[in-house]
Amino acid sequence: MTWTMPESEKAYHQELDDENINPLWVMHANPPERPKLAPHVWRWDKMRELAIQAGALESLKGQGFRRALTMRNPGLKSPMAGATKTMSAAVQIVWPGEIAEAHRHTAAAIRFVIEGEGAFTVQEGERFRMQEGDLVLSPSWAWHDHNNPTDKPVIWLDCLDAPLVGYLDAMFQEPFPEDVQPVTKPVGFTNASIGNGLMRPNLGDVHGGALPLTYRWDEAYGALLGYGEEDPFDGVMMEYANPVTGGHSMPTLALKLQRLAPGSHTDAHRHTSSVVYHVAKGEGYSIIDGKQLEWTKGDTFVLPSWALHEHGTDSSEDAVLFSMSDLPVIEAMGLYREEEGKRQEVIGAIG
Ligand code: GTQ
Ligand code: FE2
Repeated sequence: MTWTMPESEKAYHQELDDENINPLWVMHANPPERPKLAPHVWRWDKMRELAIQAGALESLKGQGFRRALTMRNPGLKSPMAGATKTMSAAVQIVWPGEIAEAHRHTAAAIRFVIEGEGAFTVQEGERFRMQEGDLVLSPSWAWHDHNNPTDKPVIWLDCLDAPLVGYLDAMFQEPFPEDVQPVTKPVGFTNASIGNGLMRPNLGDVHGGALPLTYRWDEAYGALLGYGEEDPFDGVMMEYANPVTGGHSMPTLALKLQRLAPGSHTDAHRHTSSVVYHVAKGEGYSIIDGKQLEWTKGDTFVLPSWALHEHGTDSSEDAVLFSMSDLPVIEAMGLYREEEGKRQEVIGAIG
């Protein structure tokens, strides 16, 4: 079908425009350009260098701000863009001796620790260890503040569903009345309250909603090693499950960990849901729509929805990718689809 506007209909179409109406036939004939999510990598060596500088900025000293560097997807061409259309990602540094003030918001967050030892986040009155490779969930509306009493910076990856929550006009935020919240529960309380998902408490309400849980690196990585069953497209992959429902990590986010064996190379596929990957261990590459992206520990990169991709490593060490996607939202809307592809010929590079 083709359509061109005859001279005789110009006045009518102008009137539609004046009335803030878009006729669908014009949209079909001349589709406006939609911002397209770009596959993109933020390299750890650069992010770390910039984070250390952020940590030292005098203007932020003692203010309780979050020294977070938010990754803006260059394909979205907006100063407000997140890493993807639905998810934001940032590298956050908490400087020695500093705190990031207690607050809560409707956007859900996760932290994956990249560097540091001895710092902690307090959520709902419970301290959470922030050690390399640990994952900590900050559910929607949970109070949280960050504390670094050590003499070295702590650096982690933040990921939030903030762009989606903002799009839905459901963003609320409030400060806690004090800089930091009182610690009222023992370390490990929330994880223990559900017996790590294997035991059900006799006391209290087991609701299956998101909890401020932590998944330690040695347990998560150990689970991959213990399981060992390879998915043709993803190596050995497991999700950080909601231990009560067995379902996705959070209502809006699916958090996964995958291990690529030394020298392995996966088959190619594509699927709806966009993904933010973070290299937790080792080095390797992904081929995304024919373009090779070499990655190494600490790098963060984006896979757009429906982009054909495969992963591999030539290293003698295994490689582990942590990832976050909007899969739960895609599934809730009945939009998940997946297609197998052929191993790709590399025709370019990313980053
Ligand atoms: O640490 O609470 O990257 O509220 C963005 C928003 C981190 C946080 C971010 C936040 C936080
Ligand atoms: Fe926050």
